[in-house]
Amino acid sequence: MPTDPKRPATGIVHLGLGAFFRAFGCVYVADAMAASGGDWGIVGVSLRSPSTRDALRPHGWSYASVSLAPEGENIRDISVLNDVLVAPEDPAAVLNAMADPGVRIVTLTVTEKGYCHNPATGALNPDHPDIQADLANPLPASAAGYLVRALQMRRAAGHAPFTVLSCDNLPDNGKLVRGVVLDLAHRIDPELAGWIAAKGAFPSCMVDRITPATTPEDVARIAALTGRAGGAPVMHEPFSQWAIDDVFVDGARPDFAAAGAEMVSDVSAHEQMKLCMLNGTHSALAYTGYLAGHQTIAATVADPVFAAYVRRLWGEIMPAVTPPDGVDLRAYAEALFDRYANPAIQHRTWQIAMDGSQKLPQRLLGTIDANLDAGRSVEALCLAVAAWMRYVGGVDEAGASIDVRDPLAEGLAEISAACDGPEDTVAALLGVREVFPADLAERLRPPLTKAALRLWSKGARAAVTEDHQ
Ligand code: CS2
Repeated sequence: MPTDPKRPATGIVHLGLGAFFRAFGCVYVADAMAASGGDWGIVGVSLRSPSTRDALRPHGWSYASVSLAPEGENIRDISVLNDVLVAPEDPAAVLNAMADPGVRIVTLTVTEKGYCHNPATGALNPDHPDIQADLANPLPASAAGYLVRALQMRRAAGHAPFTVLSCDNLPDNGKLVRGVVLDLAHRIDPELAGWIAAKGAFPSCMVDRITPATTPEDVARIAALTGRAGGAPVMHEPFSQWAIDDVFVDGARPDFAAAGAEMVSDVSAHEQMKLCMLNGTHSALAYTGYLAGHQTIAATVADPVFAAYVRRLWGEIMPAVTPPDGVDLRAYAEALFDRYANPAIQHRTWQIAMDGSQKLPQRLLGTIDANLDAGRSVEALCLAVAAWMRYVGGVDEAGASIDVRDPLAEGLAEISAACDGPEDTVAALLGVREVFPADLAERLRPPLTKAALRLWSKGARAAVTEDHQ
């Protein structure tokens, strides 16, 4: 563990060191330590590629956090990382870092698919190749494997477990990660699972900051501005919101509240609002906008028909959402619109379109389910699901191929290729049980078929245009 005497000692290990956590969690931890002290330095872990580690190392793990407002940008130096490890290069080093008794929290941003769960049910998928590998080998492949094996080491050494804090956009993310960890632990050692269940803590939280992927142009521009070559800057909007269930092992955590986070006793209303109102419309705009030829969310909502479409979506979503105390959903939606329209944020529709099979259930399908139950409109929401179906077919409206990134991409493409027209495609893709539970698939079929017929025949831009048909 690192060593710079000026830096706080390590108290957090973070799994999945992408741009989001460096633009979000690291900034809160830096602010919390600036306000209230504490040894909450972070060891970051890249679960796949060495590129972030290699870019950060020459800068002593510091990087520029670039806030992009319509009126200009603000660059801040973040120096909260003490080390960066690359898991596939040295899994034992990652486990040792996590087992260190000074570490009290393991945070995760491993994306939806990183939990190796079934997106429709939230349960661990025991057939996932990484989980199979983790059952056969004590050096882990999956995030859940790292958590279980490191907790096993801590138990054997007589240390308390760390708190596991998932920062991914999943409903009840704490409960979800607890479920997959306990399931995997149980398969390895039932007593270990009992110890984790009794002594561990898995707070849920709602995270929110739009963080588009950093481009090579961003790196060059920030290097020119800061006079530091290379590096790994992160680009993000000024807005940031973090609501966290305040259940940590021994209460050990940074003073997140001093950094502006909301420490709450039940974060579920925050989570549901954000996943449905923000992520749901983000995905809807990503698929329909991409098909209509829009590269970014800002460009999509600058197109008046999409601006009207996203407001119709919010009109369908709001009745299904119970907001946190004191939050006005209409004002929340208008603030979201301004955030989407921020021209300084180049958030690609293609980036948000990634991994739709893992995102659709919590972003769109829950709302559709609730609206169908209550007899409310699902028209705009169904267009979004139809656009996802069109998108995963892999061919855009001009006949060009789409680079579909999704763990189920291959299977979805095969299903689509065997179909003839929208009705057939809807019927076949509704059979993908990882995404659509059987009862929902049946009820969804008529309105979704209608949306797909409209989308296929008119094209995305005309399909989202309201024509009072
Ligand atoms: C986006 C999110 O890529 C996506 O799927 O919807 O990353 C979104 O930008 C964040 O959740 C905003 O907090």
